Amino acid sequence: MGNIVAFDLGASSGRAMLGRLVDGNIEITELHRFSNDPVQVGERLHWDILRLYHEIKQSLIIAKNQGVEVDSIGIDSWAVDFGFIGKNGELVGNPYHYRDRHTENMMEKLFADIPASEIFAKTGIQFLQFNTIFQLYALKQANSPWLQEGNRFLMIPDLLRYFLTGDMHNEFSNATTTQLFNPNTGDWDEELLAKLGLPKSWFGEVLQPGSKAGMLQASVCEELGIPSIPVYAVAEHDTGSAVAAVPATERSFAYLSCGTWSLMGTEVQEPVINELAQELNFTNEGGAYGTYRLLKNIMGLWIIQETRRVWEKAGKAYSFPELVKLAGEAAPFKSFIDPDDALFLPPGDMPGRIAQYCRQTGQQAPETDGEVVRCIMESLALKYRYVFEMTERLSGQSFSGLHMVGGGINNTLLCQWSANAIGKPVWAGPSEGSAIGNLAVQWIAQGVFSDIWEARRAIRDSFPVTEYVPQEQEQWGRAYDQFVKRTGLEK
Ligand code: LFR
Repeated sequence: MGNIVAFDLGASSGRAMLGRLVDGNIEITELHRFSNDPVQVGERLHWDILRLYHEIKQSLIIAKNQGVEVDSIGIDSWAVDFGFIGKNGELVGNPYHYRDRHTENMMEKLFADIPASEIFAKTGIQFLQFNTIFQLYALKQANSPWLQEGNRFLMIPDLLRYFLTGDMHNEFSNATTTQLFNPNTGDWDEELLAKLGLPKSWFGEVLQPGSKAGMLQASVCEELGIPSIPVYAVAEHDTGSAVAAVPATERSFAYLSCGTWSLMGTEVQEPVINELAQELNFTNEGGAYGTYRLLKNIMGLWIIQETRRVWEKAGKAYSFPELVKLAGEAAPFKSFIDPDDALFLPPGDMPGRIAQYCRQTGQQAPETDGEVVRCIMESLALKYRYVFEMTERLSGQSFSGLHMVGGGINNTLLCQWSANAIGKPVWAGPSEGSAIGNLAVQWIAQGVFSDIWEARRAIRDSFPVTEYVPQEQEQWGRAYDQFVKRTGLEK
């Protein structure tokens, strides 16, 4: 198939990537890149959903103006967020962003009604305060009018697909992240929905990645001056797309999807839902072609991105590479944070919060800007080791190294430190993981690749992978002991 477009909506930007196969090699070109800034209105943090829909349409116009005839499109974005469609077919309200504070304390509140163990046994999903289940519960607590006016529940890519096609579907990979989907029955969990007082009729039949989800509707074609084209349901959870693009050669492999979040784990054919998985707070997110991701969220580059934003506001404008350079020049292993402390989840003053964390844990707070960034990057690499070992323990496997995909691999120092921390090689590439996985599923759906493994082989042949060999093992081993002690993770 000639020209495929993947829309990948990430936290730092949204992108329209054009994918082509040239002599069996995948070639990608960026058609359009646009900002994806959340919008704070009063107390609430929102998606700028109509702006994103506009940018998607702009991308199709850009393709047309370049003489590119697009054969199909797919959309992926981060998980858990959603909007409601009312009886008149229109969007009710402006979807909230998962970093909004309205879900604070909602986990504990809901557990008083439905025990955590029951939710985990039914869904196999890790507990994160922003999961859809807690967002919906927060809306209930706030008596949100959306719950009166809503008639259908759609996740963000479902919503954008609906705007484009006029058809409403709930895509599988994203549906699993709601923590309302039961992988054992392959459907929304009616008991959980009933306990939450959510009508089953809001939640549609679940569509597998690789299914055709509709055609561009006539009004859109007319507006853009293009013929109708198929819209595919891909692994619309961006992490699902990123893991589909891991260029692994072995069936059992460990990955780290490295971007705003760091998602680390392994791919499994069946969800692993047991006490240990719940205790370690691992998740079983649905992926493409019958796969599940047994993984754990790690806060990721978000803490650096926010640090950069805060410094920029204060008149200190650093580029990302400049920050990494400063970190490289700072003294090593001075202080450690647990990147997954709830302190670091909402937007805000990360350097201030790091100082607060260090004071509370009896450590000296980083002083220079370089020390701040170094503290974040070292702590991330050390947390990777912690979760890598958990993944091995939970899956009963030993991995020969770690595949890293996503924009975070452009931070070569972090890749090297990750290898140093886990004591095994890191294979980094490709950096456009989500977009490539999105394209791959469309190609598989069209019969261009026979399955995900053939697609992975093509990805391996088409994009460079850099190997990082572990260094400074003694120092990193000692640092790890310090890290688990300081952060209280040893317990
Ligand atoms: C990564 C990601 C994670 C999910 C988080 C919030 O972009 O999709 O997988 O836990 O964002 O949706």
